[in-house]
Amino acid sequence: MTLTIHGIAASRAIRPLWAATELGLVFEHVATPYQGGATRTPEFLTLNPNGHIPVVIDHRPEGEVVIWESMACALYIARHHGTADGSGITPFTPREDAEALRWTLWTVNEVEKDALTVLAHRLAMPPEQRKPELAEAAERRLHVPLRVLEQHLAAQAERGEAHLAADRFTVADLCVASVVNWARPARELIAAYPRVGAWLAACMERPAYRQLRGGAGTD
Ligand SMILES: N[C@@H](CCC(=O)N[C@@H](CS)C(=O)NCC(=O)O)C(=O)O
Repeated sequence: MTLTIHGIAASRAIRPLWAATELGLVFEHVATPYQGGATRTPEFLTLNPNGHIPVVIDHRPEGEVVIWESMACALYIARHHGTADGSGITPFTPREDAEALRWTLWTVNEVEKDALTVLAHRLAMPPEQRKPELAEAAERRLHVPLRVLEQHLAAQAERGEAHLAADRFTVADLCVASVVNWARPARELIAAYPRVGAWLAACMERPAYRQLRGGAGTD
């Protein structure tokens, strides 16, 4: 087994799991949950001192490579376990690589916190603990990055490309969709950006994602 991926699919571990599944890799999946203390045991903390899933271990002939931070895990898998030939999720040209890096960092910095607030306070938390005002404030802020994403998708369409970095689904789409998807419970927000909505729906319909998450709409 070349790769071990720690973390349940209904978490940020979906990112490396999705990348590995898109590439058709055979990997070991250790479904460590994020609740109940499993990420805080001495054994787990030697893998990731932050006490978070996901963690990816690449069992290489020259020794193990341990990766944490979900986006780094997905980008690493695409780079080191995919083939850069313009047919799969691995960036092929320097431009594709630049798009993958910048959109991935962008989504963590500009989208993730507010998208998670939407998910938590619209869907994931028990109804009596939800605070709609927090979701509403997050949704107001999310108009800014979603407008940027909408404009980029329009520019890509002008180039004849239907995805973020190329005319095919790449790790850039995977990383950004895994975050924007958290905002999907805010239906009116997503509906205001039709290109984003259509692109997101296409990403979440991919067989690799559906295999991992079944009918689940968010994770
Ligand atoms: N920035 C980190 C965040 C990782 C993270 O917060 N993971 C959550 C699950 S989605 C977790 O492990 N929580 C358990 C804990 O912090 O104890 C990443 O993207 O990998």
